[in-house]
Amino acid sequence: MAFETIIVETEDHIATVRLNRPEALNALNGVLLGELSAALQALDADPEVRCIILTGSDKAFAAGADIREMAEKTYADVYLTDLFTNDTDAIGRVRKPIIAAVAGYALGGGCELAMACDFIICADTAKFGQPEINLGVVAGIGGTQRLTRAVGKAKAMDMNLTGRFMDAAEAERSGLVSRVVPAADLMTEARGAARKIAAKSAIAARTVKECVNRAQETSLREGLLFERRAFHALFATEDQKEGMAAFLAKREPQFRDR
Ligand code: CO8
Repeated sequence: MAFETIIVETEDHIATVRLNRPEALNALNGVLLGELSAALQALDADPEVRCIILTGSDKAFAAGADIREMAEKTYADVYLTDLFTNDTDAIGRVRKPIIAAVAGYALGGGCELAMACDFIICADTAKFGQPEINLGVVAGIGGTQRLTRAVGKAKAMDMNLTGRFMDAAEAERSGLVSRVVPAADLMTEARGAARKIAAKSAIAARTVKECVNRAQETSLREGLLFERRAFHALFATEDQKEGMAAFLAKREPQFRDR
């Protein structure tokens, strides 16, 4: 897959999608978001790919939506075209596990893009923020919603109202990211996590996604029922038989996604 603003590489069943607009700190413009959406759709459909990593550069995961591209737009322009938000919904439709590997700035739409992934591993250089208020707007793809669910109302309000950035240590402490590693180790750590996920049953992995995401969107009672049904359903798979037989035989399981 050849693109203008992203680089896509697949190795050992792991696809890495790198945002690549270094001249604008990977600011998210229409071209990039269209390409990202197309690439993720293609990777989700590619049977060779078992896990996806979304990353940026050492300096920026993404410094937000492209302000140059937005500056002169009117309400009618952005409302009628669903500016940016249409393509970003594509991430939510990816059924394969997707990890955000974040170094440097993840601001505005960049922070929101990372949060739309299944979990975030970040470098100790990472800085997260929702500084849209400085531009006279608010977050548009989850900065007031996913962030609030991730870090709670106090920090979400603080970040969205003051526009301040959160460093990697605070992000880990607040539950926004799952791991912080030295910048030089970011991709090794992300690939290590992706390799582990890629070795699981794809059916179980997708079911994990559905169950955890359900926790974000429903009551505890409904979520527990959903999880219980999913647990029961996996007994219809060969991978459940293989996983449990392998444990009892003290060998590695060979999952076949059946
Ligand atoms: N859009 C366009 N260009 C950008 C952006 C951006 N968001 N961020 C940085 N750039 C450009 C700069 O204009 C500059 O270009 P040039 O060299 O041509 O002047 C280049 O990238 C390098 O940036 P700086 O010189 O500013 O680099 P610094 O290291 O001094 O500062 C910062 C880095 C702090 C990250 C600074 O660039 C900054 O504050 N950027 C803007 C951050 C921001 O406000 N982000 C929010 C944008 S609004 C948004 O994301 C709305 C989301 C709604 C949904 C969208 C879905 C995708």
